[in-house]
Amino acid sequence: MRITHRAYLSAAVTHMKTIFSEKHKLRNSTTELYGGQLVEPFERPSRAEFIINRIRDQNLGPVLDPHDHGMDAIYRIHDKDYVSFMQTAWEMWQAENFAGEAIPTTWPARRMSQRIPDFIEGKLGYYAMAAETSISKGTWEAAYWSAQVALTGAAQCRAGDSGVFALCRPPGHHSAFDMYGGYCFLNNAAIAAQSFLDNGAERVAIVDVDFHHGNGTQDIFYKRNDVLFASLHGDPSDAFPHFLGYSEEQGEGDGAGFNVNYPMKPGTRFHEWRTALTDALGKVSDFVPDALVISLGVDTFENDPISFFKLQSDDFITYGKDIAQLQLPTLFVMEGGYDIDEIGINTVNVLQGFGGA
Ligand code: SP5
Ligand code: ZN
Repeated sequence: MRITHRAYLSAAVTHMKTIFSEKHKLRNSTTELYGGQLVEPFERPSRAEFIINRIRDQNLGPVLDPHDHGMDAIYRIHDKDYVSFMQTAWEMWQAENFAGEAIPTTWPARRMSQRIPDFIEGKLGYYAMAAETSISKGTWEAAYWSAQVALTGAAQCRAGDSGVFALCRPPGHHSAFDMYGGYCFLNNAAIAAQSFLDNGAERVAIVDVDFHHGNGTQDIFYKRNDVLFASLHGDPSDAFPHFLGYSEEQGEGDGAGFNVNYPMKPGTRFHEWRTALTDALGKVSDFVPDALVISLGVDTFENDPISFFKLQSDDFITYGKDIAQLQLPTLFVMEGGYDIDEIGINTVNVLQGFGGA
């Protein structure tokens, strides 16, 4: 009886809603440029399946389909010309009868023109911040629904839930106003944060715990003081995205002081990582936001195939509890995490830690 009672309590306390769409499967690229070869992408449909299966096995709570909030919320964050490029890139690429998926090969590097070319190869280079992310059939539709998952999660938080999980796929935090790359096409966390502001919030904090720096999110809010952005990540000198994420990047203009980066070195373990998280959460608390968005990547795990931090599965529970201490309406937005056997366990550990399980 005692065991039944405890199990009941634990399920009742957690009971976090997950927003999820099967449409994520439409993002099923077959190529990633990695180590000079085209390999099966690390960001693949089975990632979301591992996570949703673990959510169901653990009875985390109900799993809901997203509502369609339309394009307006996307245009609050992204450039219209960029969005129309994303909507048509695969079509334009196919029209050239290329054999493979769409991969950029030339960029507007230093001292070159920033005019947007007409030809698809030029457009790809203009809008890409990295070349590992091939554009494939269905990419736009999957990205659109991933953003709708985040928007529906934000709406659910506004309706009174203390914690909601937006199981977004593809991820979003590397995508900026007019850039894709790092497996990201639309910045789901930024779109959700802006939707809180557009529906009455005065301030929103975003804490990015993905292994990689959230360059897209930083760039989007860099000159603003209504969104505090804090990111814990592999030092850009050693880790993707390599060209943003240093500690001296603290915001500009009105945004000065509202961007905080915690770059950390290869081999970083949980104790040091948690010290950075505690500092970030202290800054969030001082900011007194109306809502908190967590860009939740679990590629900080010790066995992640492309990352170099050393977090263990139990550490994800611990830091989920740390986040809950803020007692803010919290939207978890899925980002990265690539060790497919453990991604479900580690993701749900954060959510269960947060929910008190
Ligand atoms: C959302 C997200 O986590 N995006 C990450 C994209 C990273 N793509 C580039 C990976 C390059 C990794 N190189 C590491 C070699 C270590 N063996
Ligand atoms: Zn990542």
